[in-house]
Amino acid sequence: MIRIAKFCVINQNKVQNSIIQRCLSTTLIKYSKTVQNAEKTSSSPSEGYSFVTNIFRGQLESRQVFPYPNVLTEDQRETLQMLVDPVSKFFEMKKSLSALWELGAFGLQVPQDLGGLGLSNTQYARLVEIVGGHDLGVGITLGAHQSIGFKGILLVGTPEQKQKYLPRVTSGEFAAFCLTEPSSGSDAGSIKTRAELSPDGKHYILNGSKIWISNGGIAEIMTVFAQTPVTDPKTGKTVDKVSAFIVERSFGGVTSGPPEKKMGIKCSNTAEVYYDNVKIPVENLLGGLGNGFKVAMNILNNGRFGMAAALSGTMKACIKKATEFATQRKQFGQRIDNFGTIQEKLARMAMLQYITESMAYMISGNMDSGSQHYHLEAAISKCFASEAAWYVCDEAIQIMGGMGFMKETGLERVMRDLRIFRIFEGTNDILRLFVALTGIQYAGAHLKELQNAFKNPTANLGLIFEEASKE
Ligand code: MYA
Repeated sequence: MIRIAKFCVINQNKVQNSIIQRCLSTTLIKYSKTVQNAEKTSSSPSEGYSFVTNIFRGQLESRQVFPYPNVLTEDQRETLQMLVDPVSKFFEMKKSLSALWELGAFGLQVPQDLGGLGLSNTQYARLVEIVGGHDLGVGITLGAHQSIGFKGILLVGTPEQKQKYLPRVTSGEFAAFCLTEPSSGSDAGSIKTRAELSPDGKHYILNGSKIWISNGGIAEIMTVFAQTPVTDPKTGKTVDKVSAFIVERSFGGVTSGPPEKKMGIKCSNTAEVYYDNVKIPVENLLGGLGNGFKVAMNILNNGRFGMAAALSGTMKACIKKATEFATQRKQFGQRIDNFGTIQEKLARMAMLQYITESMAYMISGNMDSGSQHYHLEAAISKCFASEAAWYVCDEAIQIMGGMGFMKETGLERVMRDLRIFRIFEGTNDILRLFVALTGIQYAGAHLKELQNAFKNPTANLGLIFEEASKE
């Protein structure tokens, strides 16, 4: 406000026309009230725009990053603590997946009254971090189920859909997210699988196939994306648009291929899924007809911070292994952690882990505070985490030398498991473009608004002053 006032004083002399002067003062009063109201209501990050998006227009919008979000209540901390030990023990004792089902690990964020643990994103991040430190294959089984498999039902499901399906996906039935097709990977909008309304209007008939579906061979409940004919009520024109559906294997006509043979995450099931005249009840349309692309994007946006959380755990585990080795291994008459080159490696590894962990919990904290403006941050965290984890694992192997290359050390598995993280849930290359283009579009839209405002300055003084007052 002080900056706006200064701007006004400097420019007062230049305003000759008394009508404009009157308009100016009325608009300023209105504007200052709007700003005051906005300031009052925008103390929570949910009201502000994303930090990254605003960087594209040269603005430092600090509400999401300062102070660092600290969202867990005492109760939530206690609940979390009760889960941390059993989840860690699961890996130490090498139990079967059924132990994770019993623990509730497959329904971490489902509301308690629907069979889940009702955890926040931050609590989820902490548990996923532990999983990532032990076994990324198990992590993907868990993540493909709840981070994307049934997330659509949680985010945009009707109360009936939630009542029907959430208790099932928390009590033993696997879920999967079925988007990718043989000819549609990064270009997610180009899927060919189709769903047409049956003549009696009671079902959508689904035909097509999906590939590389995590949990595809074991899922009973699937979020499936398909082209559907959608008629524009204004023009009467019918075009194909993507819609999302909840599909049960038991509907009939759903089959899947054998588990894929992969470089890593081998314990996670990946398979093709085929749909042959599958009858989907119309009430299983998810998020509205023709809205499937946005549903898919929002599911992916919503889950990406989980990768950063998981991989920060992976990095911690790699750093621990490398540090233990470096503090015991002697060469040239001394422990190798005395050598600057090893210290520098460990420092860089710790730096990358620290940034990744900070990003993961900043995003989860903002999401928990109700922010809707996190998709660029989430994409950045996924890109950064997957590349940082690869580097950290590689350097851990380097520090351990020949021992790092040996299978029994466990890092070769981590490295194989990590490779896919730069590819799936949006390749890093696509996500970089997404961040850049979305940011530029946002800045461009804002400039356009300003350009239009200058065409009629008296009517848009508020906006013009707002811009002029920014550094
Ligand atoms: S699942 C498969 C993952 N696949 C992908 O991620 C596909 C990547 N492709 C895309 O994201 C899109 O096709 C791109 C857009 C970005 C390329 N949020 O004209 P457009 C809006 C919100 O740009 P396109 C897997 O791998 C856009 O504003 N909105 O679209 C599982 C526009 O809106 P409007 C978005 O050029 C792995 C409209 O859409 C977004 O066709 C298992 C059209 O946009 C967005 N992001 O392409 C993982 N993007 O019309 C397991 C676009 O209003 C999980 N839009 O202007 C494990 C996790 C947990 C780990 C645990 C381990 C321990």
